[in-house]
This record gives sequence, structure tokens and C-alpha cells, in this order.
Amino acid sequence: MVKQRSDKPRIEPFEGPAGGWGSVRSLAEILPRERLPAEGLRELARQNKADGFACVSCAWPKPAHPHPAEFCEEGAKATAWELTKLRTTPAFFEEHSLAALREWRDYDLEQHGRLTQPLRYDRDQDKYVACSWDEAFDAIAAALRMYDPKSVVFYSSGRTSLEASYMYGLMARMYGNQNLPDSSNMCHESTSVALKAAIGVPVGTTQLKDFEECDAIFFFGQNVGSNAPRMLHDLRGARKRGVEIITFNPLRERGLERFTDPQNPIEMVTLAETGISTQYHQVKAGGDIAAIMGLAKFLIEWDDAASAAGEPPVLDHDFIERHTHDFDAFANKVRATQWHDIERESGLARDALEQAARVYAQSKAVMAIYGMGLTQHVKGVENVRMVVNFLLLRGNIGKPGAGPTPVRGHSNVQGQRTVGITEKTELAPVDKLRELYNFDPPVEKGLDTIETCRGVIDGSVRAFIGLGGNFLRAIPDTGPMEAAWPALDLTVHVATKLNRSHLLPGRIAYLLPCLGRIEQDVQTSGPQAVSVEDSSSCIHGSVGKATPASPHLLSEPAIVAAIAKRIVPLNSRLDWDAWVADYARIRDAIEATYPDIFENFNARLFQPGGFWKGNKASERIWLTPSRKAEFHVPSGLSGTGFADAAGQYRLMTLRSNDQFNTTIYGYHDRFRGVKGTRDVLFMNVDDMVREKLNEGDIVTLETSWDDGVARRRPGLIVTPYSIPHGCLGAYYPECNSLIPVEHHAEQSHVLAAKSVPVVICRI
Ligand SMILES: Nc1nc2c(c(=O)[nH]1)N[C@H]1C(S)=C(S)[C@@H](COP(=O)(O)OP(=O)(O)OC[C@H]3O[C@@H](n4cnc5c(=O)[nH]c(N)nc54)[C@H](O)[C@@H]3O)O[C@H]1N2
Ligand SMILES: Nc1nc2c(c(=O)[nH]1)N[C@H]1C(S)=C(S)[C@@H](COP(=O)(O)OP(=O)(O)OC[C@H]3O[C@@H](n4cnc5c(=O)[nH]c(N)nc54)[C@H](O)[C@@H]3O)O[C@H]1N2
Ligand SMILES: [Mo]
Repeated sequence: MVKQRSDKPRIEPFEGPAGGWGSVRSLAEILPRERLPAEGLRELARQNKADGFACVSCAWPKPAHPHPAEFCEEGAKATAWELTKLRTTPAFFEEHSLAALREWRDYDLEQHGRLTQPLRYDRDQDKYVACSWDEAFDAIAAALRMYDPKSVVFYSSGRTSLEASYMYGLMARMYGNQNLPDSSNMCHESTSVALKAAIGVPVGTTQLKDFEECDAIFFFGQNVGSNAPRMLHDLRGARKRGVEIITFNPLRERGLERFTDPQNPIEMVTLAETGISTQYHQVKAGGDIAAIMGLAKFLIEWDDAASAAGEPPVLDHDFIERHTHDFDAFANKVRATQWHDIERESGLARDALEQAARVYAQSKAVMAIYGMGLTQHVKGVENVRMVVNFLLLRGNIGKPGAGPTPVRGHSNVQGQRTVGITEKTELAPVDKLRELYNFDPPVEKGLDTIETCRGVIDGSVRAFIGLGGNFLRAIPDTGPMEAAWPALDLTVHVATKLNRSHLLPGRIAYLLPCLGRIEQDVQTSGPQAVSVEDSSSCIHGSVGKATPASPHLLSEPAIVAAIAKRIVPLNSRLDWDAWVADYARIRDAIEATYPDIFENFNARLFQPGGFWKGNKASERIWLTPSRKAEFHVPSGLSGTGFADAAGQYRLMTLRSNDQFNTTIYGYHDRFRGVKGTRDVLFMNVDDMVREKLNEGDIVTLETSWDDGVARRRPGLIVTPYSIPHGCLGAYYPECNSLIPVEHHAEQSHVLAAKSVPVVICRI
């Protein structure tokens, strides 16, 4: 029997644009709830300014000439979340055992406010109790000295500054491992693997100015209105110049449809909107390889015909000849691929693909923007390789207005990789570290996120240190992982707010509260700045000015240094305390380690718009084995990595407009018309009819995966939505229990969160 919910949450189509008055109303709801002090509102004005702080929300580039208020609805929410007046003090933990807190929702845990003091887990009471910093550091170090370094993991989430990240990676290597998984492993690792192999750099090649020079944008699997709203300004600017924006997304996302600039009084009053996408193709989840095959097929057919007729070519043969490798293999594969297969796998009609291909063929400079809709699939790396194939056909890399544009997630996730947060020896500056610090850095590959999960489940991982993030909520298979986690010997979390990962302590457990980036960080040499790298490889300084949430907080560099000093051998070339006293000295060390990227680091820290770290592929220098950009022949047309079966669906786990990853700001998803709940299952109406389901019915999803583990997510409200047949949408992180650890991207190990094989059950 299908249960019907009585307190039906409101789910109805949202008619407004992205931005606009809805954005203002959403802030009007959230800012007072955080009891933001007047100082907090002042801080908003300093967001993303040359002398201000780098927004703690997304990694979208910060322009050299910012708007008067260079922030968006989401950035303002993130700032308010950090500067909230609410506090989670030791008194709070006296009242609540961890068993009790495990019943709380993610939202309520964080909404209680900022952590104020270091805490030790007391098993007898099942509570966190206040402790001194020294007690915490001594106990953590004493434990770490006992383990085989191979069994210890140093996780970091991509918000941590370049300075703290550099120290953290160095500490791990001096301690004896490079078990340095980070949020990038769950995010754009598919990009890092694919772009490195294809064009020799692991990052996108474009910058903000390319928006002013492109004449078409192909946009795959990124929800700009919710997850990188400042980009809407760039997209709007491009649209006003007549740039075509061709979108491939299973869902009709409002930010990709139309936008009203909340900072433009005339647009706000007149309700003027800019249409964003000029074509919108609702590709099936996992259908992008097929869709791009279709585009390439038209282009190659037209080019073959032009060549036979003696007409000007459609492809850029000169570029292909001089700059690429393996074009023929790719072109032959494309010619041999059948239209009916392309249509079936992409869910798109040949005519629709033709329209999109026409725009591409007529455009001189094309950007391809993409996000998690491409990277979080079993074939996530091949998805990105297909984007590169597509761009290479007409020389759309390494010229103004063109190139791959991955939209990075966390505000410094790309930067962490730049300064050594990596489990891969080939990406670590091993020789430089040896030369600078006179030690032998480990060369054995470290654990990434998936390998860490396996290690926790099989018991080979004994200790977990987390520099930020909410590991246990962000990873797949939260059921088996939560069951295995308490067997760890040591868990340490450096955090600003309480989250679920903190509630499953290891045998020894500490929770260490730190300063946020917006807060003033005073060390013995005075107030400090930190730095981050944005999605376009520009590096920015950031100065926090707000009063810290508590006088007991330490900065992330100070916490890392305190642990490092206790666990790594004394080293005459390295003075952790001097680094903490003056972060400019950490930047000197970063410069010494990476002289090409960080030349004159301290002097360039506050260059408006940031300083660009350079990108060889954008100069058409290809750092690949063949010294050319590599075409890639995809292994198949489907991106899902599993066979379709009757009654089985492809589940995409999505972010709402009211969250930052596992941080839930609220229960509305304005653009998708959802109010008051996150227990939503977006479903195609024809599929509902076939399954005999009505709007509002409550169902359970069950993963089709044959390893003996039952993965079920009950309580989802069936919601008709504009989504292709056979695809479902529901929210992350609530549905992470459905994703098997082994359901991940080939090569990059990114969880395949955008296409999970599930069936719908009625109980
Ligand atoms: N406010 C806010 N900002 C954020 C975040 C946040 O949670 N909140 N998170 C930050 C982080 S860490 C990241 S990584 C980014 C994430 O930002 P996004 O990359 O936008 O990630 P998702 O919200 O997961 O949405 C992915 C989009 O891909 C589409 N999609 C799903 N499957 C497919 C597919 O097979 N093909 C195609 N073409 N599209 C598909 C979905 O419909 C959705 O629109 O945002 C960052 N910025
Ligand atoms: N199903 C599914 N799973 C996913 C995804 C998906 O789309 N679907 N997306 C994946 C992606 S792209 C990512 S990036 C990961 C995110 O994974 P994480 O980066 O691990 O998670 P966050 O939710 O960003 O972490 C939030 C916590 O960070 C802490 N924090 C906030 N600010 C600071 C700070 O300044 N310093 C410190 N030390 N701590 C701070 C707070 O305690 C807060 O509770 O999730 C991944 N998981
Ligand atoms: Mo991310």
C-alpha cells in the first residue's frame, strides 16, 4: 500500500527568475535567524574585494573590478552562517549526549552556532567535555606516534587556505604518508585526471575575460543559479552581446533559464529578466557522452561533405594537424556510431542535436562550462574527455573566448591541490621538499576518499584527522561507514560548527574549533592574511576582520603547527612557530617550493582580480606524453557504468538552493518550487503513471547492487517534475546511504552520485 502524507509540504512550480526578489526574500529570512550583528552586515560589503575576504562559499572567480556588493544570495548565506551570533558551548554538550545528538537533523546541529572551545570525547558520559588546547594536542600526538603512519588519514575540505593546506600536506609527508584525501576526490577529480591526460594541465583554461570574447557557451551539468550565482552576471553579459548558451541538463534549472540581477535596481523594479539558455536539452542522466557524440557526428559529417564539395571546412584542420593526436581514431569512431544508439543513450532527438551542432559550427570561440553533472558518473573522466574532444574539433582551446571551464566547488579546492594536498606522488613536489627540508618524502601512493572508506570498513585505517568538512556525511555508503567508524582508534575534527561526522567518535576523539576566514586572525606579528585560488587559477589574498566567535579559537595554521611540532622530528630547516607568527613566512615557503607559480607571492597577494598562476594549455603548449592535445575514443555511449533494467532508475543526488554541501541553510528549494522539506523525489509523470504513483505518495528507494548490503532510503515524497524518463532526482546528503562505495568514477574515484541504480518500493 502507498502511504499518503498528511502534512503535505508545498511543491509547486516556481515562476520567478533566478536572483530577483526571491533572492532578497530568502536572505531576509535567513539573516535575522543567524542574529547577524551589525558588524556582520558590514562584512558583507567586504566580500570578494581586493582588500576584503574571499567568499567562503563557491570558487567562482572574483573580478578585478568588483560590483559595489560583490556577493550573491548564497555567498551572503555562507557569510551569515559563519558570523552568526549563536554558539555551541561546552554547556551545550553537558546537556546533550552524542547518542541524543545523533537524532538531530544536520540543520539543527549547525544552526546551534559556532563551536567555542576545544573538546574531548568522554566515553563514560558519552559527551564532549571542554579541555585545554595543550591537553588536546599532547593526547593527539601521543596517539599518532603509536600508529603505523600508513593507517592514519589526513582529510581536508576545500575551504582551508593555501597556507594551512601547505603545512598540512607537509606535516603528513614528514609524518610518513600521503594519505591526503580531500573534497576534490568527490568533486572535480574527474576533471583533474581527464584534463591532465588530454591537454596536460589538470584545470580549466579560461578566465573571466573569456566571457567577453566567446560567441557560444556549451553548458553541461552545473546548476549556476544555486551553486555559482555570481557567474550569472557573466552569463547575462554574454547573452546581452548575443552569445548563444546551449545547455545540457536533465532538469530545467531556473538559473539556466532566466535571471534578474538583485543588485540592479532597474531590473528589480521593472522585473526585467535576462533569458540565459538559448537552447535547453534535457539529456538523460549519464547521457552526455552520447549527446556529444551526436554533436561531433554532425560536425564530422558536415566537414566530410564540405570537403567532397570543395567548400570551406567545418573543422579546424590546421589546429587538428598541428596540435592534436589521434583525431582519426576519434573521427572513425564517431562515423561508425549509429544515430539510433545516440538518440537512445542521450534521450535527445537527432534534430535537437543538429540545432546545437549548428551553433557550434558557426561560432568562432566556444567555452564549455561544466560541473558535477559530468564528473560524478562512473564514466566521469570520459565525460570530461568528450568535452575536450568537442572543443578540439574547432580549435577551441588556447584562444580568447574558448576552452574548458570546470566550475570548482569549495572556495580553495583547486588551490589545495596546487600546494600539495594530493595522494599522488607524481603531483607532489617530492624533490623540492627533499631539497628544502632535508627529508625523504614518502613515494608510496596515499589513500584517496574511496580508499579511505574501504580502509575504515576493513579496519586498515586506524586514525582520521579532518581539517574541515563533514566526511561521514559527504561520502557514499553512509550506513556501513557509520557502523565501522566508531572502531577507529583516533578521530580529530577541526571545525567551525558541529556536524554529524563529529558525533561518531573514535576510541580517542577531539573536536577542535577554529577561526573562520572572515574572522580576524591575530598572531604575534599582527593581523594575518591568507590566500585561496579560484576556479580560473587566480590567487587572491583574504583578510578577516570580524571579531572571532570565541576568544578560545585557534587558526587552522596554528592548529596544524601545534600537531606537526609534536609528531614530526625536529628539523633545523623548518620552524613551525615562526610560520604561525607570520603567515608571510609560510607564503615564502610556498614560493620556494613552487617558484614558477608563486614568484613574489607576498608582493602580489592583493593584486586586484588575483594573480594568475599560468596555464600552458591556454598557450597551446601541451604537457602530455605526445606533446599534443589528445583526442580520446570513449569506451561506450552510456556514462552510467551499469546496464539498464526494467523498473530500474538512474538517481541523481542534487543540491538545493538552500544548502552548501552538507550544510543545510533551510528547507526550501525556491527554484524548483519546493517549500518546507528535503524529502523529495523528482520524477517524470509518465514514470509515475507506469508505477501507479500519485503526487505526494511516500516511497522508499532501494539500490540495485549485488553485494549483500541493503541500501534503502524511505520517506521520499513523489513529486512530478520536468525530468527525462527513467531518471530520478533527490537531495544530497540525505540520499548518500544509497550510493555504494564501489559505485565511483573509473580512474578518478569520484563517487558516481549523479547516476545511482535504484528501484522504487512502496513501503
Ligand atoms: N550555494 C551553494 N554553492 C555551492 C555548493 C552548494 O552546495 N551550495 N557546493 C559547492 C561545491 S563543493 C560544488 S562541487 C559545486 C557543485 O555545483 P554543481 O556542479 O552545480 O552540482 P550539483 O548541485 O550537484 O548539480 C549538478 C547539476 O548537474 C545536473 N546533472 C545531473 N546529472 C547530469 C548528467 O548526467 N548530465 C548533465 N548534463 N547534467 C546532469 C543536475 O540537474 C544539476 O543541475 O557548487 C559549489 N557551490
Ligand atoms: N551524494 C552526493 N554526495 C556528494 C556530492 C554530491 O553531489 N552528491 N558532492 C560531493 C562534493 S562535490 C563535495 S565538495 C563534498 C563536500 O564534502 P565536505 O567538504 O567534507 O563537506 P562540507 O559540507 O563542505 O563541510 C561542512 C563542514 O565544514 C566545517 N567548516 C566550515 N567552514 C570551515 C572552516 O573555515 N574551517 C574548518 N576547519 N572547518 C570548516 C563545518 O564544521 C561544516 O560542518 O561532498 C561530496 N558528496
Ligand atoms: Mo565539490
